[in-house]
Amino acid sequence: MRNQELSKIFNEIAEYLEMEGVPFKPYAYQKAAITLAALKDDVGEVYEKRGIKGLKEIPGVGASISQKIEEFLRTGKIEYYEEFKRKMPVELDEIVKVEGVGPRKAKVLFENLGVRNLQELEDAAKAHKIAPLFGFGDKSEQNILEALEFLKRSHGRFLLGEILPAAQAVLERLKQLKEVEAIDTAGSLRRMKETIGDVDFLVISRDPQKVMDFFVSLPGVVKVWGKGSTKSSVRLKEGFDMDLRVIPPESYGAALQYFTGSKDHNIELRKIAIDRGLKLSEYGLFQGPRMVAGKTEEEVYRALGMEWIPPEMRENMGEIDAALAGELPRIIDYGDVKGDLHVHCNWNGGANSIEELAAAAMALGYEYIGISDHTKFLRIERGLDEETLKKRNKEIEGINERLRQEGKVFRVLKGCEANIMSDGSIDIDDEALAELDYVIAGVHSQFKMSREVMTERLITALKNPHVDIISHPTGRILKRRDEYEVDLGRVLEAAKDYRKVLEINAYPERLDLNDVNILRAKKLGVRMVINTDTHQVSQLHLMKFGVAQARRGWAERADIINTWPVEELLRVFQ
Ligand code: DGT
Ligand code: CA
Ligand code: CA
Repeated sequence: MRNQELSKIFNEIAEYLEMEGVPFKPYAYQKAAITLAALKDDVGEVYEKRGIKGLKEIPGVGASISQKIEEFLRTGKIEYYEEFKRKMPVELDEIVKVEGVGPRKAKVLFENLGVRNLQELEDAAKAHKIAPLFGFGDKSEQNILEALEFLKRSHGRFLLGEILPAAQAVLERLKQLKEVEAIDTAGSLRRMKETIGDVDFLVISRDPQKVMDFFVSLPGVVKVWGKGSTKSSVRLKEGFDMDLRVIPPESYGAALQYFTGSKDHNIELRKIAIDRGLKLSEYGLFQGPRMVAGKTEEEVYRALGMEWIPPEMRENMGEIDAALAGELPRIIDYGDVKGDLHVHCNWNGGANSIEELAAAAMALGYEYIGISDHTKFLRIERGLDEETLKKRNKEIEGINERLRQEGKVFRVLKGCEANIMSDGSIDIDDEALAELDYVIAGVHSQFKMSREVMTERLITALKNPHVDIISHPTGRILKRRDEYEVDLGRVLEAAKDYRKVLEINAYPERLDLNDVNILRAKKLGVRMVINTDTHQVSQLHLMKFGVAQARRGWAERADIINTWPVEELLRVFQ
């Protein structure tokens, strides 16, 4: 869990450095922050076992950053960071979440208006003190107010991507306690919903007192909301809450079912029980005083006349009827993905070489990886022009040749993520596109258009014979901005007509398409691909978040092209 804390501090250091206009360094801290957030091993354990040498072996962690990690692990603080904070006591991580306010603007706001947090930002905007500042204006003051509204609406929920690693760490600690006979996560976390209110754990134990003592004194607990023999609640320093319930073994399945939810799914299920003269609760399924089922979830669903429903599907979107009819789709599994097609390499400013990315993909058991660097319009991302793209292709061909000689079946595919310009055209020549195995196109600029114009823009891109995949089709960034205005129904129809593929972007801030739209696409017969949008090797692990969304949207292997072998995949792009 110290990984997440350090990641947050490094992100803030990057923001402070950016604010001061320091070149390159912010990027190094950002990179370290991303790596730490995705790192599987606890950084404290790495240090305990292998010292500063172990830290330096973490990708993206060099001499200076490893010293700061060491300082933090030893003293709980990083002086370099504390000094920034003293100079500019601003809640930076909060303020930069406001769309349109980056570190540099935060500095202007602090120096001129003394804005330190969201409340003070709102006060300043409402008092029209922001518009007159250099680099702002009426429009941007208005945008700040809208962005603040948006933040308020999403307040109190956390990204699944932020919570899952922390919750899994707690789960592992609890598992090791000998008094814990069984433990599961329940609630929205088990359903892999994209945002989480709080974390729910269920436990079987003959000694609840011991379990509760341990739970409320876990490292990182900053508040105990309640502690009893069946339920305790705590807040972690990351800001989210966790509930733990101890359940009698004979009711464990019923409780797991009940506390997994969703609430709407449970309400429907209870109706089915009533129709059959039964009563369903967290204690079990009862016929009068007799318990009919309760020990396992499977037996509860079976006793209600249906198949067991995967937690990701329990959102009352028709899954209960499907289960009753024995017609649940065979949704894809976390291990079904054979490759990742949205990966940026160091040719366009990503952290890793093609070689490194390919090796990591092989280690994940993938059969292929597609390199999809940005193209020339995106200068800040060092997008490639026609000529550089050619050179990059040469490198890929060389790697494939070597793989063949080594007798490996693994393949690197040549792709790109081109920009869809405001008129729907693509920012790079057709000839360059024709040399690629596949082309992703995405909207990266001008999000604020009328619904009509944005819809036409995307449809024009879909009609382009070179375009195969549309990345992050609705443009939402969770907790930061809504989808852009677009008639997704028409976009889905066009994708179907032109036989194009829509992306499920696995990045925890995006998850775009989302579950509801995935189900819509599936029902129309539009094919999809789950991609991580990796800019650094550790992000290849984010695939599970995309798979979770796909499962929530009922996707089967037939719907998701990167669960297919490479030959079938390439046929889609021809
Ligand atoms: P969250 O925490 O807001 O992300 O969402 P959940 O689904 O984890 O909700 P939470 O933690 O309030 O409760 C866990 C589960 O317990 C929930 O999914 C369903 C069940 N549950 C809670 N309250 C009720 C209720 O009033 N009625 C029913 N039927 N189930 C409930
Ligand atoms: Ca919950
Ligand atoms: Ca809860």
